[in-house]
Amino acid sequence: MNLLPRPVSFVDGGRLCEYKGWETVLVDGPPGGYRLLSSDDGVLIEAHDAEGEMNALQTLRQLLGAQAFRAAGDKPSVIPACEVVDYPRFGWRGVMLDVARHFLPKREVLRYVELLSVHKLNVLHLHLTDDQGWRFEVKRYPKLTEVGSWREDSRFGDRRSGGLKGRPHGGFYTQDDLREIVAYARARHIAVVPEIDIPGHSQSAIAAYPELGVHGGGVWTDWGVNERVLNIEKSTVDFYRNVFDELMDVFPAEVIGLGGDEAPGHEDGVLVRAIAEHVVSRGRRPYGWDEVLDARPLPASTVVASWRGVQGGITALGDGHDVVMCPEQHVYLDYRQSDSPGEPIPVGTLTTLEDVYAWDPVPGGLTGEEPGRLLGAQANIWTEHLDSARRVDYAAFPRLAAFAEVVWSPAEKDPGFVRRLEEHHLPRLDALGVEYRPLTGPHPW
Ligand code: TNX
Repeated sequence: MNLLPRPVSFVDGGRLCEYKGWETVLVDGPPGGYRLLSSDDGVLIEAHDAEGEMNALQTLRQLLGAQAFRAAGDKPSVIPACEVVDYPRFGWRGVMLDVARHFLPKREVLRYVELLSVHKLNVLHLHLTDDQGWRFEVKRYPKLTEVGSWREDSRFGDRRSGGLKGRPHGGFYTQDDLREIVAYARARHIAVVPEIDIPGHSQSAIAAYPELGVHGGGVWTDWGVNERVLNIEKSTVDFYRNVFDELMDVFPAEVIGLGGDEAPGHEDGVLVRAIAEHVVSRGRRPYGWDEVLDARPLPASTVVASWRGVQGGITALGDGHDVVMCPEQHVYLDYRQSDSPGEPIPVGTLTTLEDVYAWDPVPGGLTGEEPGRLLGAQANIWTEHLDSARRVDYAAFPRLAAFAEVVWSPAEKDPGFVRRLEEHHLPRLDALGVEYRPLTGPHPW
């Protein structure tokens, strides 16, 4: 019997017991950890906290077989006799979903929350705004969604990109939708970290309120780094303070994302610093892509996401910031999974399942004595070329399962990983209806 993510220790009793349900007791131990004992007497879970119980229940589901991942069907009747001792390597085991480039309807976000939970991941970072769409209802500025949430695809004519030239695309979440997502995630011990991206990637806001921008322009229909950035004016800062106030009313997360990436002309960091300080004034912690280091001095509590490799993260740790590692070379799940011409869209560098699994979130060269803490890592799913939940599934899985194991398990790699995935985990994904990329090669998209 093998599990995924891999537990710290697993002792197989070599026989099956009748499954009669479980009971939980709380015991001391590392956060998120648990011990699960299954025998003829039943299943005993010794959880270290409520998150640990959740993790144990996911393992229990794994032990009960792929059938246990179906929404309905025969109740599992047997379970292996075993002892599992398990706890996570990192506290931040995240996924960023870009719901701005292509809108993902609420029901699909909820499905992703459930998929994160199945993989013992505990942070969902929602990239809510970008040049190509504004997805967060702001009551004070209704045009952000009235104008900013729709566009016509112009460059997106390639059939394989899923686009049709001129096709309208859009959507947004109401504040009630987002509160529902937060509650659904909280029930699974998943924190939802929202991001409003400033001062670049803001053309959907500028389309709605042109006075915010250096140049005007409609919601962007191209991809890449956009020169149309926010104006450095007091009125812009006031506008975004109000937007972030509504954001923080909806999202209780300790950490609040303000983007900060790819903003030509904003190297002085004035806007980033102003909004970071505002976030801190509300008792939260700002979270930005590694370009925010250009805005130093930043509030000490700022968390830095290291995406342009790991150097930004190493620098931030040295500065005393907490860091989440997400280097594009290793954990960008929009990047292509093979060099086959049959892959849906050959973006980025080649990032195979094995590449993701081989990655260690702790870069060489760290002494462990840095003043900042390495909180963990996240996989980023950018959706320029993923215009439906089906395509997001294809990009995310099974690489996200490999990532989940990387952030959960001890650093030593398991040479049997792919076999374990194939034998035990893909049947679970099948049962869940996840349209993952087959190990044998791409779908004929
Ligand atoms: C870089 S990562 C970006 C995104 C793109 C992504 C494409 C980051 C902070 N910025 O705007 O979607 O590359 O892979």
